[in-house]
Amino acid sequence: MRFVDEVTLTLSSGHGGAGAVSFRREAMVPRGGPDGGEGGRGGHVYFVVSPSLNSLVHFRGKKHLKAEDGRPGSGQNRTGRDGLDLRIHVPLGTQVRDKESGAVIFDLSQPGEYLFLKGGRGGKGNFFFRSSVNQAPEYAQPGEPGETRTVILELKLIADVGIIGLPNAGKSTLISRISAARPKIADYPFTTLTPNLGVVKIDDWNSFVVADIPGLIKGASRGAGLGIQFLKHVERTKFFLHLVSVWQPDGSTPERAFFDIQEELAQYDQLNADKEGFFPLSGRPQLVVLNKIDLCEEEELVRIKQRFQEIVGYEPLAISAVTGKNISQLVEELAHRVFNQDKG
Ligand SMILES: Nc1nc2c(ncn2[C@@H]2O[C@H](COP(=O)(O)OP(=O)(O)OP(=O)(O)O)[C@@H](O)[C@H]2O)c(=O)[nH]1
Ligand SMILES: [Mg+2]
Repeated sequence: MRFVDEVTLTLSSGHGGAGAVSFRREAMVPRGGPDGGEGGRGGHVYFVVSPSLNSLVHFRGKKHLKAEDGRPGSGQNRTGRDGLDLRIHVPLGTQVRDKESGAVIFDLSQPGEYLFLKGGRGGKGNFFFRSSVNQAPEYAQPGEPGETRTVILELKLIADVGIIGLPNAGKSTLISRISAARPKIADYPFTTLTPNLGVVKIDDWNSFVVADIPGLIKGASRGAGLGIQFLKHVERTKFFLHLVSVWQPDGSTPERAFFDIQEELAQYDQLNADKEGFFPLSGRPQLVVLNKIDLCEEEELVRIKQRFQEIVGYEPLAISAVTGKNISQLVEELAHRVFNQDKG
């Protein structure tokens, strides 16, 4: 299935139905009293957050969605039917922004129904306006208009931990090892084209969610590779698992790989600094993990880790996502960070 994480939609609530001008017809009475009923209310527009959705693909090709108008009132003081409400189903983690101002209207991170646009009220019929002074009013109210707004829906997945790293670092291999997620894995860059979520179960009661996003490369912020737009899916994570392969195909070093990604995070921050509620990525806590240690000898690994720590300043954990070496320690460390941050 295609993954769509941003759409622009114009939404309108329904127009209220008009009130009626009508008079009772009775045998022998040339003109009975006023009996024009009220118009129905226009349909409201709601956002409905559905935990079962994971993309905005169902809006593809849609531009303008409108709730139903209220029906007009009629004689015998009958009220028109209310217009049907429009329910816009979106996945958990959808942000609704006003297209013009960019202001965040909703940040939908809890399931539920959220009223967005109210339908117009129905107009009063002439029955309502009868009085001792005017027993036969010839007028009724029109219905109130609905509202129209253009919004940008942007999906930002909700996960506790975001896995970042260069293509081929082994991000998808890792998520498939620690969760039930089964993303595609291959020995070429950009195997992963859309984000994947995986639930890591610690025991029957505790679990956390990890996001695997497409690999970033140097220059991604200028459009190289798949670009940096997927970073929005780790914007909400508590911390990053920065995965670095001990072995780089171009003969470069793990330190270089690490700094290349840091640079792209900093660029992403610059590009998004003005956005309301934006919380920079470059300062986010990171757990740095060296992967593919099955590819090197013990003494070589000691040297690699030492040099990495000297240059980067982090003491990396060292794992092999393929053989499973040190994976349980890694999961323990992740759980510790996820659950302890919740307490703090
Ligand atoms: N030897 C070894 N190979 C690994 C290890 N982890 C992953 N690989 C291999 O590295 C290649 C890339 O793995 P992926 O998990 O697809 O890498 P990725 O980071 O998700 O890559 P993109 O989706 O392209 O960004 C695959 O051929 C994996 O089998 C490891 O611990 N040891
Ligand atoms: Mg991948």
